[in-house]
Amino acid sequence: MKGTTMTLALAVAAALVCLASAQNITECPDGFEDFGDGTAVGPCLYFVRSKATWSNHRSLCQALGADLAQVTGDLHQDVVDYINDQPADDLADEAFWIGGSDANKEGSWIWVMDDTAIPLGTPHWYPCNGQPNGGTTQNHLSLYSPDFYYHSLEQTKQIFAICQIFE
Ligand SMILES: [Ca+2]
Repeated sequence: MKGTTMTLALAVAAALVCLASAQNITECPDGFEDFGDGTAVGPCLYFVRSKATWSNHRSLCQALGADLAQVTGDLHQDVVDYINDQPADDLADEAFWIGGSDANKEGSWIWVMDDTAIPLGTPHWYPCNGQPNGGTTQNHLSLYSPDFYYHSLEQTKQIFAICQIFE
C-alpha cells in the first residue's frame, strides 16, 4: 500500500512538472505577443493600449503575472519594428513605459525587475538631446515617439506601456 501511494505521488508530481514546462514553452498567454526567434517562445510582450503613470502601469503588468518590459539588446529594434508595423493610429504615435528607473540614485539607471544596470549612451538612449536629460525630475524610462529610443520621463506622465513575462 505504501508503495502504491509513493508511485501515485510520483505520477502526480511528474504530471505537474510536465504541465508547468508546457506552459512555459508552448505559447505566450492571450494578449501577449511572441518576440521569440522561432526556435523558442518568448520574450512575451503585452502592449497596454491605455494611458497611465509608470507606477500604475507597473501594477497592471504585475497583475497580469508580468512586469514592465526589459527592452534591451536586439529586442529593442524588434519592438520598434513591431510598433511601426501596426495599423495607423494604433501604436506609432504613442509613448510606452518600460521597466527602467534611476529613482533610487540619480543617474544610475537600473531595470527594476532584476536590479541590473542600464548602460548610458548608444545604442539605446536617444542621442540628439542628451537623454536621459531630466535630472531628478525624470526618473523613469520610456520608449518615446517617434524614434522609440530610451527617454527619461516624469513618472506621473500618462502614456501606454509594455509588459513582459519573466520566467
Ligand atoms: Ca533622473
